[in-house]
Amino acid sequence: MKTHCPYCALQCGMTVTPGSPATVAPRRDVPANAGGALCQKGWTAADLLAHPDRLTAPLLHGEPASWTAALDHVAGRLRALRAEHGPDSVAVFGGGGLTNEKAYTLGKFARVALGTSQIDYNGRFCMSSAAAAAKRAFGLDRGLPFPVTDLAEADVVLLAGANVAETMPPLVRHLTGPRLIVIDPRRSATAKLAWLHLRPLPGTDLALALGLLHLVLAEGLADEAYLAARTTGFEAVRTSLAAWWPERVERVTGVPVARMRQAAHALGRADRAVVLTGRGAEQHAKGTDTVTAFINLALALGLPGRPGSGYGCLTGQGNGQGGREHGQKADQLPGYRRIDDPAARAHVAGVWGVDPASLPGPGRSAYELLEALGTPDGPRALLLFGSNPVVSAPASLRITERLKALDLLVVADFVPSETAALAHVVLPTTQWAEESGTMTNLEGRVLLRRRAVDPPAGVRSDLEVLRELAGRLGHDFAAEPAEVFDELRRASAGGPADYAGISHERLAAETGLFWPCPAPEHPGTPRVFLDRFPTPDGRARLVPVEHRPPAEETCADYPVYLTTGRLLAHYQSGAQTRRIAALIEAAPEPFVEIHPDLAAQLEIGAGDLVEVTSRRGAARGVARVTDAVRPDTVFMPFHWEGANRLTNPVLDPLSRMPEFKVCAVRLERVA
Ligand SMILES: Nc1nc2c(c(=O)[nH]1)N[C@H]1C(S)=C(S)[C@@H](COP(=O)(O)OP(=O)(O)OC[C@H]3O[C@@H](n4cnc5c(=O)[nH]c(N)nc54)[C@H](O)[C@@H]3O)O[C@H]1N2
Ligand SMILES: Nc1nc2c(c(=O)[nH]1)N[C@H]1C(S)=C(S)[C@@H](COP(=O)(O)OP(=O)(O)OC[C@H]3O[C@@H](n4cnc5c(=O)[nH]c(N)nc54)[C@H](O)[C@@H]3O)O[C@H]1N2
Ligand code: SF4
Ligand SMILES: [Mo]
Repeated sequence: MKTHCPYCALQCGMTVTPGSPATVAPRRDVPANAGGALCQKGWTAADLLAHPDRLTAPLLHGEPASWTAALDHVAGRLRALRAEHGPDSVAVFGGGGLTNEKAYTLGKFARVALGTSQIDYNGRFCMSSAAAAAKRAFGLDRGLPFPVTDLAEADVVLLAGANVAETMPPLVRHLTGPRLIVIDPRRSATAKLAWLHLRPLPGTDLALALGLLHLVLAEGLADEAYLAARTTGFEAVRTSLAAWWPERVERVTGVPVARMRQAAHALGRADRAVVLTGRGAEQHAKGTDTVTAFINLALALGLPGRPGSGYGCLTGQGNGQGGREHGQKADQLPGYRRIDDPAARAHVAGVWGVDPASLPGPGRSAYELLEALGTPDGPRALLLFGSNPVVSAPASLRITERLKALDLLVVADFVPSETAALAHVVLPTTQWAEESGTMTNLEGRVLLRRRAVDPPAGVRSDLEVLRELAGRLGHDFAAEPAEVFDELRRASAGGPADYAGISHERLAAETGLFWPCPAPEHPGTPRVFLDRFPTPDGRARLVPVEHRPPAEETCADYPVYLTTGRLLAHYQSGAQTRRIAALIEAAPEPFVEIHPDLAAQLEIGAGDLVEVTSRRGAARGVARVTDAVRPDTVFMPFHWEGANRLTNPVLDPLSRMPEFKVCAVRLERVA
């Protein structure tokens, strides 16, 4: 059966053949992994289907229970909490791995069945800063506003804080242009492929982007005609750059002026160039402004909306794009509408058959929601679908305490994640290959995942769970994916992310459609900015932004910077991949990358167990001594419980993104 990978936003095409075990093979008809590539995670994805850890019965206070007993219990507790403490006493948390149908239904469930404003999702921890910056600049956030295959046409690609060689290996095949520039404090697998590697101190990309733009302007490489015709705000940006002369930027970032100049020249002289950001540049308390600085650079070079050129964000989760469009975000209604927009409320309330006034307003953002759980003013119950915050949330010890303080924690998952282990009720759900649904990949291409194998006895789909709970709360919800999608189409119609012309049938026939696609005969929109930007005046907006240091700087007690990120073999919180033998073998345990000079200074040897401590907690890992990291910075993957005990939950003022990518720590060898 033709389907797509359960993991990242590239959504590589694969076929799944039932059997014991079921097997996976790459498809060749899907552009994202043209030629039939899959990474190690994709190849082994079917190993989790019949895994011994698979949850197959609901758990009520840790004991197996019937579905009726579990759902009755949950609905009863929700009703009681709402009656006693009001609708906002119940919260919902979703994920960017959920299908569009699930994300849509989760948002509707919160607003209609629960009447709560308290819903958000893990996309806040992912690409929210890039989304906020793209909306501010272009009026629209479609991660890549062009097909991923366009990357092959670019002479220069600038990758700011993305390690695609590990996080989306088949994407590297599209980076065939002569010049790849990578900005990463580490000599990552991707940096090793680069023509030019810039190695800033973590948290200084904003200064670096300002420095690059300063050089582009100083050397007459800006596209003045494009700036005049297609943008506003350039003069204010030009003025704001005066203070960011290259030598100052070198002092702040550690990147030599000569290297910055090489990058600026390559970008400025290329016929076609693309600027891309990943989590390394985005996951900061100034992530939105950092992305804005890179967008300003792209606009000054005249890239967005030109063939083979542009700015894009490399969205991460399987449905990281669709997951941010259909209403599981605190401030949002389906179709990428705003929940505080009266016309949007009226439209969606009409589709849902409710009074617009009954729809709650915007609620708390992901970290703020998790931090409020079980506090006097915060929610007392949480329904969690598709996230494992005990491992993946910043300041995770604090968040784990909040989860433990809840009156009711309900987790829907197919494996016993670290967060499910704390739940009062665990609901066992179907996995990707056992259900159908749509995913919107990093290009904005809507794809159909087809059911390929039968689920084990005892599990239900997330949509069935939500229908059952809604029914017990007096609401009639659809649970058939195609039926839910038809409702989503109507709810999204006329919104920025318009899916009205897309259907499961069309997707099955056409291997994917780009939104916006407003009508059944519409071909979809592979490139969204060719003629104009969806702003009131049709122009993109340059916005002046200022550099500031990381929220936490090193000091005598915490003298080293920590940054965090991903490994090829594991996915996210690791709940899925830490159960797959081949992936455990590839990456068995947490580790800390330490530069040889720092290791020598701290008397740490390769293979020693190291304790890393920040103001929020301590975590352990095995020392890997390598000059791939800077002497002032250590790196830890976040796929195991631990790294996030250390991270700093300070938030970006606009996107509410936490500062996952930089905090101050100290290291000690564990005797
Ligand atoms: N194997 C694998 N693939 C994945 C995932 C996974 O968990 N595992 N997750 C998916 C998801 S949800 C996402 S969001 C994407 C993320 O994909 P990426 O953004 O590529 O992943 P990260 O490893 O988080 O960060 C990328 C790089 O940022 C660098 N970095 C750290 N601090 C800074 C900084 O201050 N500035 C700059 N410029 N760089 C910095 C790190 O050294 C790292 O190499 O991957 C997706 N694909
Ligand atoms: N330190 C640090 N922390 C980070 C990051 C970082 O770079 N550094 N990156 C952040 C980013 S970008 C992200 S996206 C988050 C991700 O972190 P999480 O939000 O924890 O995401 P996952 O690990 O994918 O969690 C998914 C959970 O849901 C389950 N699941 C998967 N699909 C489904 C489904 O369809 N239905 C249901 N019910 N369950 C499902 C899985 O089994 C797993 O237990 O982590 C963030 N945390
Ligand atoms: S690159 Fe992403 S979508 Fe492709 S096989 Fe690997 S995890 Fe799956
Ligand atoms: Mo992500």
